[in-house]
Amino acid sequence: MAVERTLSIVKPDAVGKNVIGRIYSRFEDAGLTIVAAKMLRLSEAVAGGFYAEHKERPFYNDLVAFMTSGPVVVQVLEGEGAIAKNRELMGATNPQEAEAGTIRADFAESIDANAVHGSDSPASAEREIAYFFAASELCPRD
Ligand code: RTP
Ligand code: MG
Repeated sequence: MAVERTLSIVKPDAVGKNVIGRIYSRFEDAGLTIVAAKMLRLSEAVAGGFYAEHKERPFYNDLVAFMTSGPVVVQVLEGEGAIAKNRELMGATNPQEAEAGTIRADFAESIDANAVHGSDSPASAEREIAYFFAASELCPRD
């Protein structure tokens, strides 16, 4: 399988619960490498632009409000099949439906406060990585 990169976000609920490190361990234990990372507070404009694909959905305003409610940690994960692997580690969008042992099953409370984001396709990974990181900020290992 090809080596891919994917954009991951530790959302405000998980940062607030102090489980950044435990979530990072899930990535590393699954063979993914963190090749870029930063902590930041998203403005409404940045969060809204990030989730622009959901602009017409009924949950959009709540989603933007939640994503701006506290700091997030944004990272680029690299590895074989990284996009699907990260989505597997995350579990279903609604933590009540997420498989046992997934990040959302273990750390998330609700479909709104669901601990992590992960790109859902190669095209979104490319867009989302460029949304948060300049090429010079990526630090792949040799
Ligand atoms: P994400 O983009 O955050 O990784 O989540 P996802 O792919 O699993 O889910 P997506 O459909 O992209 O939705 C983005 C976020 O919007 C919230 N949501 N609420 N109330 C609802 O029906 C609903 N559906 C989605 C979730 O917080 C989801 O993570
Ligand atoms: Mg999504």
